[in-house]
Amino acid sequence: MVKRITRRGFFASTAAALATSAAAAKAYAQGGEAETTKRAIEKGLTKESAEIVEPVLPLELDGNVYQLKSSDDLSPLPMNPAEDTFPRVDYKKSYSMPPSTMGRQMGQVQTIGQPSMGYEMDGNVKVFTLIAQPVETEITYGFTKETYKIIDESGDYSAFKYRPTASKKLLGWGFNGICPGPTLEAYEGDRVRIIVKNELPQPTSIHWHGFMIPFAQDGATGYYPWNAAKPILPGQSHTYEFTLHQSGTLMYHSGFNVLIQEGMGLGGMFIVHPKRPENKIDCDVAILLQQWNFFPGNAAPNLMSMQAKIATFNGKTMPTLPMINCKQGDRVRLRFGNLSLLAHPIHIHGYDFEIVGTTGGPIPKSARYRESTITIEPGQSRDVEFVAWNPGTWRLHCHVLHHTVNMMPNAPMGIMPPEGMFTYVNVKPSDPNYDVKSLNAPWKFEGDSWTDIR
Ligand SMILES: [Cu+2]
Repeated sequence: MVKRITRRGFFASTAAALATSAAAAKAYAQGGEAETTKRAIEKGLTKESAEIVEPVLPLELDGNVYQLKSSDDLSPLPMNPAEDTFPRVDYKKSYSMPPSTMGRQMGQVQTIGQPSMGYEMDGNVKVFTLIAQPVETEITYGFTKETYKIIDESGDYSAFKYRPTASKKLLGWGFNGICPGPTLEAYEGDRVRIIVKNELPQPTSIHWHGFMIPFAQDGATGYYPWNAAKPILPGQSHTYEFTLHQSGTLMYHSGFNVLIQEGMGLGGMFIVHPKRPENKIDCDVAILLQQWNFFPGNAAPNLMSMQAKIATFNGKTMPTLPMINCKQGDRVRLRFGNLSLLAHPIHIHGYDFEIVGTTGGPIPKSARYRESTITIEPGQSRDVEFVAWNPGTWRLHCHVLHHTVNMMPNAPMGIMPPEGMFTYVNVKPSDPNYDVKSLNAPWKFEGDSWTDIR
């Protein structure tokens, strides 16, 4: 019964620092205890941490017993082994490598946790390539007892300080080897061409979410005769081309069999910068909000459930998701796009921000307001801006707190460290001697309120 996918996400395997611990955990999970312990040690773990044994769980499903070693070692179980033939992935098929534009940083936006993607020029047209394909990636790498401590050694809770967990693997659908897909970036007025190749086991198409483009380019396909276009059949390609007559934080996602295909992760962000930007942005960050559900130990999303249990920023959670790094004084723009099925109130510590943009572009100045929490409804995007005047490693997270801990089956004594929609905005102090943990504030009031400093 146990099948294994050997093709790992291309970029997951090149994210060197984080991949080391994941590779060790994976090597460890693959059985042959002494051998894997040896390999894990070679990968940089101590013998002690390599020896954490994850429980062996027998799972009974429709009369079949599946022997599970750890979620890192699991094949995706079909939802109903007897009847479900939904072809999530063809184990014998090989998939295209990402196009050469992957990994190129040609704009200003960082999609934390994901590689950037560039374009090629054909005359005055920016040409992007998206290969829709099954993608194996990790939402969260496993912890070992060395790398995770809830409370410091000296604390009263030292008995609970270790939280060894299995990693959470995702066998989803994405683009160019990553899930969600890469962020596309262009300028208002640009002519863009997007070549989409379908390597999925079912037809697909891309809907350009929020774009004011000709009907035939909309990418909502299938079912009815009044749809302007047919979906892209497996193995075929399709080219979209349009001019960008707007700016804003836009998105793209599947336009065929949408609930299933978006549930598998087929989406991404498409940022269109205005011709004349209002401010120079020093730190421009894109965060796509998604949610997933899994049967226990299953890497393929459970598409029949309406209870999304794992929430992610850019397909990842803490501690796998990197934090946002900037310097004191930087102007920071955070762009949130929501392709999940629930609303997410995203909250920042230490700051308030101005809500400056939506999928429809910049908000008129007279309509802007300040908040420290912004709710992004399904299908919406919101841009917020602030000047990073307050040094520290500040939390940035969804305030529906279930979305910041995920399922946490291994949380010891109910102490739940952050996962889910959670990261940090790390604002480095401009004075290198300033200790962010000191009790003295790094600023002086010159007026009566914060308004005067920010
Ligand atoms: Cu949320």
